[in-house]
Amino acid sequence: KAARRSFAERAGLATNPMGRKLFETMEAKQSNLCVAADVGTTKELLELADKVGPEICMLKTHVDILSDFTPDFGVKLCMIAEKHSFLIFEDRKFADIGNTVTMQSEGGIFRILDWADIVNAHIVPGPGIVDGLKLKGLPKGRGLLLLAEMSSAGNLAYGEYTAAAVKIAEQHSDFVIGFISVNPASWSAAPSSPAFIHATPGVQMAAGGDAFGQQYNTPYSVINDRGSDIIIVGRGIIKDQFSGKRSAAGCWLASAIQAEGLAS
Ligand code: 5IU
Repeated sequence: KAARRSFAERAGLATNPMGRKLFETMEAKQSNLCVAADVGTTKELLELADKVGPEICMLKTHVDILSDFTPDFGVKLCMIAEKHSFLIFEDRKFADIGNTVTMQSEGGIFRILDWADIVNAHIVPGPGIVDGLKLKGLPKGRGLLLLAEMSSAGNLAYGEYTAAAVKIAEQHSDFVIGFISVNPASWSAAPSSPAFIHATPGVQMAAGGDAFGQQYNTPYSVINDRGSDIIIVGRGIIKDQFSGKRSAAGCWLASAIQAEGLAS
């Protein structure tokens, strides 16, 4: 296999400031770990963010699962992100027409654009969804990940659909920073530029799944065999964290870095 470009080198290739910042953060912290903070309250989320903060390049949120959301959530999370230098990725999976997602990303109760550095979107509606999110997101310096693949069994994001995501990203490289992908090494028909980042959910220390079709691969396999950049880990870390193993995130980090071949 050819040697991979360093994150520092790819920061120089990035065409969006937030994409560049993500590569720079990964290089500076030597981390390709994103924790999926799937907990039920803001208290738990902010505690988890502060605990894993030093080890991660990015924290992934689902703000609509928090039972006690208040408008100060974003401010508090941004302070923790600043303290530990990680980016905030709201896994909102926008999926409507451009005009609607503009309003959904800016307004409502959650005001996602105020606090999330990065959001993601399905490409089912076509490229208009990117234009819609870009309208308010680009002036605020935000970045967008396109869902090119999904981790769940039987999902429909493959083949021509995945290739279309790459094409849309290239046409909107001022705002799109990369992809949610599962096996970008297999995109040989339409490989993506190294300027784009790949983040992959469905990661645990042992391959397997859950009761709802989630499919897990190991950090080593995701980074080395499947050619991704960032591992997104939810329950694999949250369970450890809350069972009192303090250095759980540290272990994951070591494993992810080893897989990437960054450990010196
Ligand atoms: N997530 C996936 N698969 C996907 C996409 C997002 O699992 O294809 I796009 C989210 C769902 C959850 C996290 O928030 O990533 C994975 O959590 P676990 O590591 O607990 O399975």
